Amino acid sequence: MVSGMSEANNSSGKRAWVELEKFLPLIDQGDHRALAKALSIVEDLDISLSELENTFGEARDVAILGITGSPGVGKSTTTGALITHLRALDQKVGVIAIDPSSVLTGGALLGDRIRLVQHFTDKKVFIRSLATRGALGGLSRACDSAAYLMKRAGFDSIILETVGVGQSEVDVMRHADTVLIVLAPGMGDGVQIAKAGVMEIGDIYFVNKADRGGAEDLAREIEKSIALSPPKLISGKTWQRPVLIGEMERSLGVAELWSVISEHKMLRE
Ligand SMILES: Nc1nc2c(ncn2[C@@H]2O[C@H](COP(=O)(O)OP(=O)(O)OP(=O)(O)O)[C@@H](O)[C@H]2O)c(=O)[nH]1
Ligand SMILES: [Mg+2]
Repeated sequence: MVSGMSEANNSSGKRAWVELEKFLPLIDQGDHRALAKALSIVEDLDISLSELENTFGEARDVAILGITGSPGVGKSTTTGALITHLRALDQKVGVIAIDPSSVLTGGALLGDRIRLVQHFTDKKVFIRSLATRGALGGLSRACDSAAYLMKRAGFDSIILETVGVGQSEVDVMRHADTVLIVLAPGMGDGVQIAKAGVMEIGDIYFVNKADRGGAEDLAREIEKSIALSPPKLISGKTWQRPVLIGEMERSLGVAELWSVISEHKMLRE
């Protein structure tokens, strides 16, 4: 008997749970096709984390890196550069791109697909976009459940990337263990910094597009803005939020960026 059917007790719901039960052991073995199918099922049926945990047990703990920032700053380029860096370290990498608006745009994420396309044939990289239903809390639930399945699939690193910034992206970042805010000069700098709720959630700030003028100035502005609030406390230890500069299109600064992300990760352990 498959449990956890409370929210989906019609016949297609039952079928889905039977399918999930079949996919879980495959996911545990790192089967990406099974993972993709299971992600679709939990998304379509709006299956919650607690339903999954009650049925299949807890997932192991894998730190999730969240990447957010205004449209066009280079989040996907950064994700791509990080994937390349992590693959060179022989890590298996899982990426979920969350697009709350893609219900409207058809979930194409075309730009992201193009930027990440070089990784699509790599069997140790899994990239998936998650378009969520409009229901309140649906996005959050979908994230939790997607993260659960990703954690079971044996990735060394999991990246959660959002499209744009807004309240729903701030909510998405609550599911991340380390939050990386990407910014770029000349894109309404003051506005990027002032975005309510967005700067506060950052653990690391990355000024991309250093090839353009103004990156240093933007970094200094961010540092000033950070200095206005007290440093974060992680497991009783102080975390001075770093501001890095780089050029992700040419992967310049990616090793430094990953090293800071790893430092933050270690602090949490
Ligand atoms: N000059 C310059 N351009 C860059 C750099 N990194 C990315 N870009 C360009 O910036 C544009 C946006 O990059 P994306 O990675 O798609 O940005 P994004 O934040 O994912 O954008 P959305 O998903 O639309 O919010 C693309 O044309 C990139 O080629 C960089 O280091 N320098
Ligand atoms: Mg993008």
